[in-house]
Amino acid sequence: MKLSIFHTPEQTPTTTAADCAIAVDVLRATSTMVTALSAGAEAVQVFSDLDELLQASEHWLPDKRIRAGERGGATVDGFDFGNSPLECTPDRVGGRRLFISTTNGTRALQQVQAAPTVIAAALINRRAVVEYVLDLKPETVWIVGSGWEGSFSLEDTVCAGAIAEGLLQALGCSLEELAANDEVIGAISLYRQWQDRLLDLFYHASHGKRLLRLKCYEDLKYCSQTDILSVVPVQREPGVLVTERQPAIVC
Ligand code: 3SL
Repeated sequence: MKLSIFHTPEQTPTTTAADCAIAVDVLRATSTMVTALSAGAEAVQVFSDLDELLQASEHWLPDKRIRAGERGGATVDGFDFGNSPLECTPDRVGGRRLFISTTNGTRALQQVQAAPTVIAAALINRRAVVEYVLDLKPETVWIVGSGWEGSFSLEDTVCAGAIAEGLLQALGCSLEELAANDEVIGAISLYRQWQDRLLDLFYHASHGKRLLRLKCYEDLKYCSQTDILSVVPVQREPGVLVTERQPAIVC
């Protein structure tokens, strides 16, 4: 297995694709998607454009859909949800489709949607994603961070490092054998340094600070947890992710 990490959708190659692409937006889009599916959402459908989201969701009965829209960290006017994973409780999302558009996370998913397997990952489902990839045995894996408007983000890179570390340990190979680019080594180093202080790392992150200004402390705390959910969101058709459940995780 050869693993590459790209910090942003903009840095991700467009002329080739990996066998398996993993999109990461720890704060907060992929954490929200994992939580929604774990809470019983029927599927998650992603859009970069808000108008397209409104049009597509119009074909669904109001009690079968949730419209989630985030820009600049805030809820878009007229939408049911913003982008907080804590809104995704079973009573609110169970049996419904989550139609979601966020500033960066949904763009990362769209950037890799041509890959044969597309997964959404966050720290909260890290181990389940590692196990899914190990079962799949792809030759090439890309982890694509969402970053923030084209820039590197600490939280996505540390999550990429956490996934890479999980693969490295399970495969029992050397870093040289696994890593297809330098970003893999950088991400693993970041994870090894901060793995026991992920919430502290989020306080240093520019988007962590932005969310704290928006009073989203509970979201930061929730998203900094590792391996608490066993759901793996996998793309079933372009832009539509459904649940792939790994065996229950014993914490
Ligand atoms: O950029 C994104 O896609 C969002 O996850 C940003 S926020 O955490 O909702 O502000």
